[in-house]
Amino acid sequence: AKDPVRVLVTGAAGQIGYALVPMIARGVMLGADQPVILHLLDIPPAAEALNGVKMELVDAAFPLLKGVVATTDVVEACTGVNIAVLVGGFPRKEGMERKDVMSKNVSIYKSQASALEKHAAANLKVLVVANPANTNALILKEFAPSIPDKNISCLTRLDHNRALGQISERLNVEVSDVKNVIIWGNHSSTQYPDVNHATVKTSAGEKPVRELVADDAWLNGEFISTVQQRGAAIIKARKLSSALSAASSACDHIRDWVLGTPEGTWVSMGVYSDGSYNVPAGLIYSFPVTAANGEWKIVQGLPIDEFSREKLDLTAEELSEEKALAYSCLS
Ligand code: NAX
Repeated sequence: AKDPVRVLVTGAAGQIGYALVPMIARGVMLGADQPVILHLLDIPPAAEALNGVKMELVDAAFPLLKGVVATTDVVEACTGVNIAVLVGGFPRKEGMERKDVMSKNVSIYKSQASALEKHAAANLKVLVVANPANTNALILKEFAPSIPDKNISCLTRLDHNRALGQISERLNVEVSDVKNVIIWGNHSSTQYPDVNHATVKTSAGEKPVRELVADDAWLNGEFISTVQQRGAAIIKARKLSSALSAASSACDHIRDWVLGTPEGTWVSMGVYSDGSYNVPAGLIYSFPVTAANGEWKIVQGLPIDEFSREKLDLTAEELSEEKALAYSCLS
């Protein structure tokens, strides 16, 4: 039998945490033959609720779940973890300045960076979910210099999956037959959902999404804005932000990273830019990636048309501004 993998979930008493931990315990993230030990972290005001989540995990009697560490102590939570899914953060409340929210998150991610750097397992892989996800991941990277760049990422897979879902609904095809959409940039409304290389599996082989949809106005307009604004649409409908889809996408992100992407398929991940596609190096930016043997690689050489170029640059500009704002909070 395999040794258990230790998975940390921060913000585990929150909504995404509540949807995510049972998925991990059922093997959705790491496979049906991979035992796990869950490390759950939240802050003291949520300690009692966190303990309730732990009780439910025990009650569910998950065969793969070999232990639960539920704590409000960052060091205890980070000790020995192989995978960290960072969902905890400070949400933007009505009337709050962007700078105030940034400042709270910068201090959270700075302190978690140190704890992970000192106490996590050597092969740690990090996924930041909490917003501003890209910039939180960047702060974590900067303050955990011994964790390799390649091991720190942020979640844009939910946006990627939303784009697949929109194409599937529009064409009335199975979502599993649609692939290779791309989310470029920030997990925010400036993200660019790109279908220029996306295809659909049909009985006559793989066909480009552009050809099948045959409506560039929709693809360049409503499709993009629907994906960009989907988070807000969920909040409007549920009076709560996306949780089950975020949790499921976080599992997809880690699963593909650890176990590899299928041949001929790429996914979107927020990763440290090396300057590919003329995206400024030193930002955490969402790119198309493939993964094998636990390492992701940016898909190279895709042609970028003028329409796309503008959108890639716009979302990069926003990330540069966020980075500057985050740094201004440090002083
Ligand atoms: P909730 O407010 O339900 O849960 C957040 C939890 O984090 C709370 O239990 C809180 O006590 C805890 N927390 C706060 N500070 C902490 C700290 N320093 N250490 C550990 N825990 C801490 O929010 P939820 O709906 O679960 O969303 C969590 C985060 O995900 C938010 O930042 C949200 O904006 C972000 N999202 C990111 C998405 C993405 O695709 N990247 C999509 C979904 C979601 O909006």
